[in-house]
Amino acid sequence: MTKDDVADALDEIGTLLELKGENSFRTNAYHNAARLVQQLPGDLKEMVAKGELGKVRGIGEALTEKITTLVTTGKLPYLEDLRASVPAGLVTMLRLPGIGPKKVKALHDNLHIDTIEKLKAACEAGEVAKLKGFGEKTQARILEGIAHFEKVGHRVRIDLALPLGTALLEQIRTFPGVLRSELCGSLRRHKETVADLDILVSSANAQPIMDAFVKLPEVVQVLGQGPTKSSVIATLHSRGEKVTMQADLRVVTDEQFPFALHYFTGSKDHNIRMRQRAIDRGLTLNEYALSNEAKSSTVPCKTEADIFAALGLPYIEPELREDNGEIEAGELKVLPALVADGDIRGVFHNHTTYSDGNATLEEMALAAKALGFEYFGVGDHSQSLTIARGMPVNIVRKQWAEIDRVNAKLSGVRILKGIEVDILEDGSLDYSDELLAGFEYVVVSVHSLFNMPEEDMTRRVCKALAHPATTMLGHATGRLLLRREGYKINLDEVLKVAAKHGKMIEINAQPSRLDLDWRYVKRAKALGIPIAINPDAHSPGELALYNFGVQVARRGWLTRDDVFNTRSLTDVTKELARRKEKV
Ligand code: DGT
Ligand code: CA
Ligand code: CA
Ligand code: ZN
Repeated sequence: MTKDDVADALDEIGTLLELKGENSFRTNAYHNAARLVQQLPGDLKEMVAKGELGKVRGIGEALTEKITTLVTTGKLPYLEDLRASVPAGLVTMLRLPGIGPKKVKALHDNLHIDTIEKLKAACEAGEVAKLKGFGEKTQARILEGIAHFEKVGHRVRIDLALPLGTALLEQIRTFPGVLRSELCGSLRRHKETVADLDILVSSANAQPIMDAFVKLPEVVQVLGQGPTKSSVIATLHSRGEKVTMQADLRVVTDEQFPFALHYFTGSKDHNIRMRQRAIDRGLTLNEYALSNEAKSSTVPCKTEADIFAALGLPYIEPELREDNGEIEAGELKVLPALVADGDIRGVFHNHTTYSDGNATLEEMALAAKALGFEYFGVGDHSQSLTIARGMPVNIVRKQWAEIDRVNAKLSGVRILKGIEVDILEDGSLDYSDELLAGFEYVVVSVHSLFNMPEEDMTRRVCKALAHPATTMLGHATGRLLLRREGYKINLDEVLKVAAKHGKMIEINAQPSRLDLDWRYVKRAKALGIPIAINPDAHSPGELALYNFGVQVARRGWLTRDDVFNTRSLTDVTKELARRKEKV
């Protein structure tokens, strides 16, 4: 148990007690203790072992006892009992913005509301506004919150869902009797956001696996436990955020495993096509078998590839299973050999201490080298973007000189002189043509005036893209997944202009962006537009995010040849020089 885990448990106790109507003196004690624990210097385990916890102001006897139990056993029966005594729907309601435990309790006590659905109905009937302490404004805000909740639901970004899924899977793999196991669903298809985790296991004996699963330390609530399927709510700290998701575990026999793996990987639309394909061949495909009911026989398959083969198809990668043409392409044997992490040989759009990055040129270049990259392309911000410490012209020249110095010193990795230049309101670029000519390449991005009408934004971006100095477009829509829609822009028009002028488009690999969206990546490929995968790293650690961009590229059907940064340093510098000569 880390400090964060202990703090979470204490916060949860405080919240659950509030939902039960405990006095605020007691509930605040838990919330305060959670903050205290997080800020404790030194090792929590050691403090507990040495009995030093009680000396901390704000942590009394009862808290010391509970923290000790948590740290030494990883569990707290008191908390488990508390959870069981509060309806799960009340905790879910806390996810709505502007609703705290006191409001939830008032809704429950007065209107018997214990689910979001009931809350919505009560708001629509105007009952919530009449409650003391609520009013019309609050009621409207709650309805807005519910609308947003219904839209994004419990969806979680893939970079947050993956560590939780992996943590569960790794532990499940150690359970006795587990033969094969996999994460399925949208996570296996590498979708940019994931609603819930679908875990599949094959074993001859399901019961002990179910029992062990619901007892994993990440599990905070058991929604249902049956003989072959269990559903839980699980939680994990990752990348500085707390991730809470539903996880479903299914246990099947090893003979059923490939069929269940295919079925629960989805997508639903892909499954429907596959099932129809089976029917067309006089067969039945479901999550347990491929069978010929007329002959009451089954088609044995050891792997997913066997299932595809039995239906006259080559293996289709999970990322392609969206009923987006993969069945037709499989039939014609023209499925792409998808680009892979190992194909990436460098990156172009990254930040350093010259703008809003937190590491020096040299530190970033060394981190790139450690990842096996041959080139590290810098793309710091341009002069207008003062909030991100955009570089005035003299600083650009200083950076170039430092790049030359560091390049002379380093071996095995080369820093490329690039820039992420702002697209100004009228579509012009944020430096003079003369200065732009000094960069090896130019990434153009929008960072301002997101509210422009679609037509104006499209014209603005297309003008920048057509600029002779421009190499590629950065984060095409400016979206922040589950937080902010992108600006309105006609992407088909943007793709047309990129194709016409031979420009590239980036897949921004920041998991909150993943922009260009995979649906448009496939269209860009059809137009012959080269794609660059860029982590937009602001620290050495963020360089590794490029793999999320590779996933988007794969979902967009890209092969190695479609991605510019799969090329060697020699090829890349040659191509960039060729493009500049044309100018
Ligand atoms: P998510 O969880 O919304 O991010 O997306 P998925 O794809 O993980 O969806 P989920 O968890 O509802 O179901 C997992 C897979 O199970 C889904 O990809 C395909 C399969 N599946 C679920 N419901 C149906 C269904 O009604 N028909 C068919 N053919 N397959 C289904
Ligand atoms: Ca799912
Ligand atoms: Ca599911
Ligand atoms: Zn940017």
